[in-house]
Amino acid sequence: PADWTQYAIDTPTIEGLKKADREGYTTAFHRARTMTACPIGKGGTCCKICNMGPCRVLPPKGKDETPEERKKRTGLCGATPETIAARNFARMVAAGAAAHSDHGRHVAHTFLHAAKGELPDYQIKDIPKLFAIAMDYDIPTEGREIKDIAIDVGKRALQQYGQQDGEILNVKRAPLKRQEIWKQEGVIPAGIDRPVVEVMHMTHMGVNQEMEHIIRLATKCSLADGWGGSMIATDLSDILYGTPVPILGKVNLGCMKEDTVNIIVHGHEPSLSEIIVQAVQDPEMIAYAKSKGATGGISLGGICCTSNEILMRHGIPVAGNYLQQEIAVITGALEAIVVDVQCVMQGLAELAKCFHTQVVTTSPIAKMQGAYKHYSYDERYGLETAKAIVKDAIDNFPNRDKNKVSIPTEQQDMVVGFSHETISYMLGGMFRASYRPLNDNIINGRVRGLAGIVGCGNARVKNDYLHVELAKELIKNDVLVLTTGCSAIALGKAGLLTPEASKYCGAGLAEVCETVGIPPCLHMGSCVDNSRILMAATAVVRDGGLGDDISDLPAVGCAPEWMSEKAVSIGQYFVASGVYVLFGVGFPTINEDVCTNYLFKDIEKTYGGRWDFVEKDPYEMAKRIIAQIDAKRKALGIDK
Ligand code: MSK
Repeated sequence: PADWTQYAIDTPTIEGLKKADREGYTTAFHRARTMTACPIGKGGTCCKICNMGPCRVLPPKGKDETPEERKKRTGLCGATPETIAARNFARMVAAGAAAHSDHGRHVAHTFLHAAKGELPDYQIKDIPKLFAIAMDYDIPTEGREIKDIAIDVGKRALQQYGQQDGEILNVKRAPLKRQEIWKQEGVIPAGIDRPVVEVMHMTHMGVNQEMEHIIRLATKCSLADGWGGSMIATDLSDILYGTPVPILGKVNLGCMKEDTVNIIVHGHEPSLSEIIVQAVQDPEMIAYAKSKGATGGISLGGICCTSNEILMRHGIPVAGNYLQQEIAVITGALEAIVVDVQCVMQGLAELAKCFHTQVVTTSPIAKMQGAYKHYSYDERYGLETAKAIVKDAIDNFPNRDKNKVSIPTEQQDMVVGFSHETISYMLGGMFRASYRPLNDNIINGRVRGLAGIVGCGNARVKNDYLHVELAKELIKNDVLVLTTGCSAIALGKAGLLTPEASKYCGAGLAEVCETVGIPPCLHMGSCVDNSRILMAATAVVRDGGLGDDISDLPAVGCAPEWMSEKAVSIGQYFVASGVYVLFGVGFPTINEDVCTNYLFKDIEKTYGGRWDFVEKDPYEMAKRIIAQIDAKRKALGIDK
């Protein structure tokens, strides 16, 4: 068996993996130790878009080839390595953008039908945000019924998916200078779906064969995600389910209890999990659980971003992040894992067979071989479906094998719920909501800069380690961290989402955090909520003193343990929005120099943002991030 302390920092994960070894279960951690990633595909130089291939064009660097010899290699059709690398990169962007945007479409669809009064279990919750978004969408509000405004907002949001001409609406929220750059480059998407289709078309065999142009269209696609589908997902979820405000939450597998029916929701879309939150609180359900021997009632927890959604809005505990999904099953105390879309491992179904755990799939687009049950979730029957799932889990409680149960006790407090609106209220006060106090602290140097640490866990590296060490190193150097997704959960487990974490900070950041009463790492939500970071950056520009574009800010982005295609789309929309973005673990084009040089260097001349890559050294990551922040400070003239 492996020494799991080399592959995870979190005690429940390490203990779960040891238990897997003892009892013969297999997880992604185990598979990562026995399967090697293909170095050609991983570096972006395998082309498999036609049936003459796959052409494995470039071997990994370090083989006995001169750069000249490498340049001469092509695919069977003559496609150059940089075209192939760019096409592969673009397809990752398109897949990521499609996932986020389809999530947004689903939210908009639910929103519209809820607004029409067709979904009895859903009501509009945040009226002020409804008015704000209506204004952004040019929808009149004066003298109109809330219902009519909401219907128009829902229709307008959905209309942007199929729009063929013009511009998606949210781009006009960006700083004016940024919009000009995008206009000049021709990368403002007309609609949300079209650039995804365009990327799939232009990367089909024999279409776009010019590296920079491929990246340009991939950029447009990524903007359709960040400023389009993801932003719609965030905004409409806020209006429908409530905009997050700071709330106390808990994280880690200790949320599961020996005397309760344990249910975990996992995935990304909040529509069903919002209703499951209601179902598990129903006194009849709790009484039913008790009647089956679960004397403590029902415990609900979450994994990945579905979890972040209900954590931020209801304080429902987080069981873990991406790589804890299998560990949760291995506790032997999980009655049901209810999954929707994205980041759900197929290995769950096989592992669940070793226990009594029910894997319940719920999205019309996501079934799983071997799952216990599938619901093609229909919001018209929200509570009815949620109750059926919860009842099934309760009925499953007596099937729990006590001999297999080992529930970790670890649980860490955290303060979450920092929507960009909330941050401005906390900084500027209720009636003068503003980022200016933050800007002033950046100008006076108490806060050196801002870093978004986001993204997944990756079984190829020590789980959570890069997130946590990087964040600690940054806050030690007075960099305020904004975090989302599984990164936020990793930082939560490490205790960095509490005001007490100011003890890890440099003196300047500690003073600011203590004065405002915030943790040095701010949990801003799920993967689609990276759009909140875009809005926060835009608000910092708007409130003055730090230049007139996002690219002027001492602000960076980092996904140290990314694994999902969505991360590539997120990274590209941040680069296109003017941000330096650093990836760990691997970079999609790294085996090919021309495209990689373009993404790491030349693209900065156009957008003011660029990519960078450090395999797995969090201190080197921090060094580069801080150097970038310092260079921006110098350019602003706030550091001599
Ligand atoms: S869930 S995309 S593993 S962050 Fe949003 Fe986590 Fe990455 Fe999925």
